[in-house]
Amino acid sequence: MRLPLGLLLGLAVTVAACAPAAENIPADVDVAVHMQDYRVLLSTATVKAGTVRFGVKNEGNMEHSFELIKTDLPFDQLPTTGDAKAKEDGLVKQVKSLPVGKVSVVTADLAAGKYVVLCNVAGHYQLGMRAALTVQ
Ligand SMILES: [Cu+2]
Repeated sequence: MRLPLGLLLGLAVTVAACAPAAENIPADVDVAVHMQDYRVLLSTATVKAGTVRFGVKNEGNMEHSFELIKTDLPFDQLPTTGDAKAKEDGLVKQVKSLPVGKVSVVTADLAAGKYVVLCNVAGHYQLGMRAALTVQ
């Protein structure tokens, strides 16, 4: 089937206008963090202590955030606050707002231990936006 060129261009413009400009996680980060509705996927669960670069992408359809918390608690059992957020005891790094489709690169100097990567938009931690990271 042949479509008029004008119609095809119109469709292309419409798609481009609706989809936010997608960004890619740089290939050289130590941990790729995929923020989705409602889960957090890490490219690795273990990294070496020292300088660690995180490439965090919001792959969901709503605003998310990035938090890195150092804690010995199980990653899915952080206490929560009255406003439905995880308590931020042990907070190491934070990106308060990650727009849809955007990437933030976060660098942290990390000591060995147990960490949790999470989204702390109200309710999202409880909905499953959390992942364990071990630094050794
Ligand atoms: Cu979220």
